[in-house]
Amino acid sequence: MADFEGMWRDLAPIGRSASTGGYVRQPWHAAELELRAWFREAAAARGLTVEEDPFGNLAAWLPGHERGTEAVLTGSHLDSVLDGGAYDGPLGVVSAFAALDLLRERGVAPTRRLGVAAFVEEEGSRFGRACLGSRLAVGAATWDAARELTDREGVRLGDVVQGPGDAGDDGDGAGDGTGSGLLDGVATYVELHVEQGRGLIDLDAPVGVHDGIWPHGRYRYDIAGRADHAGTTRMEDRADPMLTFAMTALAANKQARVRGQRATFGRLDVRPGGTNAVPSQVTAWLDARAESDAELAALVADIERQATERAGRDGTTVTVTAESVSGEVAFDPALRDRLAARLGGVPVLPTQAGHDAGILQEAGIATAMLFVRNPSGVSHSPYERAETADCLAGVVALADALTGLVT
Ligand code: HGY
Ligand code: MN
Ligand code: MN
Repeated sequence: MADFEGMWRDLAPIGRSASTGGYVRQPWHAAELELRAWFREAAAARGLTVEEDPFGNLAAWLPGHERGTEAVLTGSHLDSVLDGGAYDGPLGVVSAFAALDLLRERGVAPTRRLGVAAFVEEEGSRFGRACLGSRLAVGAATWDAARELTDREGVRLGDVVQGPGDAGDDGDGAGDGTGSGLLDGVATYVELHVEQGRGLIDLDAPVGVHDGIWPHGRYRYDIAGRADHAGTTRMEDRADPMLTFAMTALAANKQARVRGQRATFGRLDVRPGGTNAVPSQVTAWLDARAESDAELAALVADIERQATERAGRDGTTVTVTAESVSGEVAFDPALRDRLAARLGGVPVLPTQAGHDAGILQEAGIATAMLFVRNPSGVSHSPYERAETADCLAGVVALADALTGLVT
């Protein structure tokens, strides 16, 4: 069996926090650069040719088939959320290399171009946009807009990664929303991922197939008030944006619960941040997800309405900006059915997590997702887990799926 465990051991220390056991692998910071170097070494060791597009997305191709011919791609991402788990992302990349090894061991000779991808900034943990690399790769985001995104230290994306140059300058249109060319010829994408919930625990199955992704989005709440003294200012004289935020967080939780959807405030920025002052400004980011586009729109609208009503009482103002919104994704039904049947009728479930696979599917590439049981049911956290036996079952499932796609 391919050396899945050896690869996994190599990656385990990279970006690991000694205090929490979680991972910080933000794009173009040291840990992620080390992972990118590992990707190139893993590809070279297998005789694969690596291509990197101007946005930092990587693809490693088996030799023997021309660029631009019909291709099958597998892979995932190497970056993590802040203090995330080991598996979200890297499991799909390591499993992809291991599955290619298994195809070789089985003597499978692909009749199509076959490659392994690692998309950059999938989590949006640094520049704030989910699936930024794959959006740029397919032309669902433009470089002209993306290059101006800044991280928490104010560093521009355009100063971190070269990009295609000014729109039109390079002649391939990569700057103006037509994609990077990395995916030219890719007709099929299969992403393997650790499960980020409890579906396979409940069904007692090691591997499943996702049939779709819930609509989801990120919405920035800029709540402005008036800085003032924490001691001398009477409570009734304040314009405190923290109160507006606090009520909004509770409203988001209640609205999501009542509707059976999801809403989270996981990031908060308080200015100026003094213990003895009423803040002047609170910026908070809402992550909202729902089972349909209409449900998501209704959920987000109700939270904003309650925030605005509360702001009226607090003497504050609220401005809501949608930073990245992804509509409902249905993965290619024929591919889904073909894979589920080939894998012996594994469970088929939707996911509430976003993935590059959704971006590729929306760009017209027939896409499927396999997922591997997570015994903790926890993700985006140091508690994320997968048993080695289940990971190996995932590799075999991916190899079986790819065999059916390239022969
Ligand atoms: O945020 C998400 O849903 C994904 O895990 N990137
Ligand atoms: Mn994730
Ligand atoms: Mn992921």
